[in-house]
Amino acid sequence: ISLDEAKKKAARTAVDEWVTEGTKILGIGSGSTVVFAVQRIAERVWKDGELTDLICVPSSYQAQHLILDYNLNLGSLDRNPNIDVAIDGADEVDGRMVCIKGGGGCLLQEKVVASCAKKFIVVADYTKQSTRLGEQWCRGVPIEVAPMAYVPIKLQIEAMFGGEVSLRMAKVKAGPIITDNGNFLLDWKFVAKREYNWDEVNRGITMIPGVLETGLFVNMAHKCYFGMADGNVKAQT
Ligand code: DER
Repeated sequence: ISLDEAKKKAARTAVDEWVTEGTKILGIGSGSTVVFAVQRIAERVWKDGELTDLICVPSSYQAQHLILDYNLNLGSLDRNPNIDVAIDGADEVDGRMVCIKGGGGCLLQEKVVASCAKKFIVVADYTKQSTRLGEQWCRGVPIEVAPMAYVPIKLQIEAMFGGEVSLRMAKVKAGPIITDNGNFLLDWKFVAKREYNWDEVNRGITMIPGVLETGLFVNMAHKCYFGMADGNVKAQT
């Protein structure tokens, strides 16, 4: 089946397992896979007449527009900080469910929303499931930084953890990408053969002055759903 079909199967399986009548506040991630999750939720709200008082909290402008486009109830952390379930995609997931996220540049709000959820559920196609990070995803770990600090942060990360850090440049806008929060994005291409303790790396990078957030989601995912090439959905817990 196509990658989109695989994404769709993973997303619909996760929604049907984790979004129930009891789910009041749902965190909505960013990227292409989560679109299928929102479509399934909208189907159950508008076609099946279920989930009537569900409130959706976005993790980006893209997620906000998705919620509005499907006429779902838009919430925010100001009003709904206690999220029942958050559903989001990932760029890569390793054998311990450490995720690299931020390929779409929304990692900061995604990590905040995921951290507010009782259960953080990841949905992805089979190209995201690896034994170790870097096996399939080759764009490195995204890091959101204050624009004025990106060079010292780059130098510090390379000195502490090796590899190479680059500023993410926009394609249809001159200059660097600016995130939904007005910051720069760095992509850290780590040393694939090196054995990293991702929890330590995440903490070490986050401590560097000017770093807002990393795309390393360590000990956050509760369950991951991978749409496989043969049409099945594989769950990892
Ligand atoms: O940028 C992000 O964190 C997205 O969630 C990304 O990791 C997954 O995007 P995709 O569903 O389009 O592959």
